[in-house]
Amino acid sequence: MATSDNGGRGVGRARAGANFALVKYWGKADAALNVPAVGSISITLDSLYTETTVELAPDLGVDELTLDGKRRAEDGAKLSACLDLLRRKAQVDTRARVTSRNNFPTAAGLASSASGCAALVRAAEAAFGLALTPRERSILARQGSGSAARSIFGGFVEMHAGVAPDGTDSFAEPLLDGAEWPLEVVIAVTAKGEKEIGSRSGMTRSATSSPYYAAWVAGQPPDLEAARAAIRARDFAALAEVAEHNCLKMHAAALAAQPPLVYWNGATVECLHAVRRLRAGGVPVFFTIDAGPQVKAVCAPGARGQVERTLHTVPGVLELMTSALGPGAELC
Ligand code: 2P0
Repeated sequence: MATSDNGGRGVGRARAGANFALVKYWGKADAALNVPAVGSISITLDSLYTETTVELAPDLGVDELTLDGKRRAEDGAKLSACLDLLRRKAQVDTRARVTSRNNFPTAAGLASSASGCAALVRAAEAAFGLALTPRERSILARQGSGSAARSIFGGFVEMHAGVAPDGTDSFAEPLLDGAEWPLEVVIAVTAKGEKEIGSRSGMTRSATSSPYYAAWVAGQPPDLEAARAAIRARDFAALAEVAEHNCLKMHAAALAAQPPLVYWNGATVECLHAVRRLRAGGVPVFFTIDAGPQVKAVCAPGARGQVERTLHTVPGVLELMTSALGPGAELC
């Protein structure tokens, strides 16, 4: 039995921020190990987060998850698969009672699986008495959910797809601290409720049926290089150009899948146009859209107020959320 670094109570509690990719992950090289087909670059947010408590429960025969106050038996297999990785490292067999809360809508294209899995790994590490390196955390989080590997770190983050057959070089790393370039995000919520097609099945469908998928994968290395250079140089216009192009390429691959994956609604498209009009008028802002209808407007320091005022007037926008860049997954 592993020793515990938290007083032997077998309890860990952690918080992890959501992240959005500016150069996206869409498709897997190895589904069993959950190794992505492409690298990605993201920003971690501070005001959208998941808080998770993992409590070892020798009385339980199976792991138990309560998410946002509701028991989630349907997520049990995914939860146990992730906890099994930590149990193996800790050489324990004890089941866990997991209580998790998102302070934003779950599974609506707002990266709840990223923050959720990162917080779970960090909290379970403490509960099982492990002391992992950030890279080990990132590799474990990736196996739960690819984008979660990035939420282990704060600020600007790059995920490496890796080439090793065992996935050991498939992890995220910090690129730049958020304080070094304090971008802000305005999220236009255009629909509430869980999305119809999750990212996982959407990626598989794109990879197996979209005629544009191979082009999507082939185009990723130059986009990663352009985004890395833009972040290094704090060049907002260059980052805007590569991020919007990369987002639209991901959606083009998804739209061309069979059956098609249309993650957008009308308000999504109106927001996209509103952001592009703002930028044409000199406001430093760009959009990105994930596997859902919400639009994330990434703002240079000082631009957030004007972006909020504009997106607020777009028909179909139900709510705006804002966030600065935030830290990586931390115990709390
Ligand atoms: C991203 N997305 O880079 C991309 C863009 C959604 C669109 O990563 O199957 O929930 O658990 O590894 O991480 C969402 O996919 O997928 C995602 P799995 P995940 O943020």
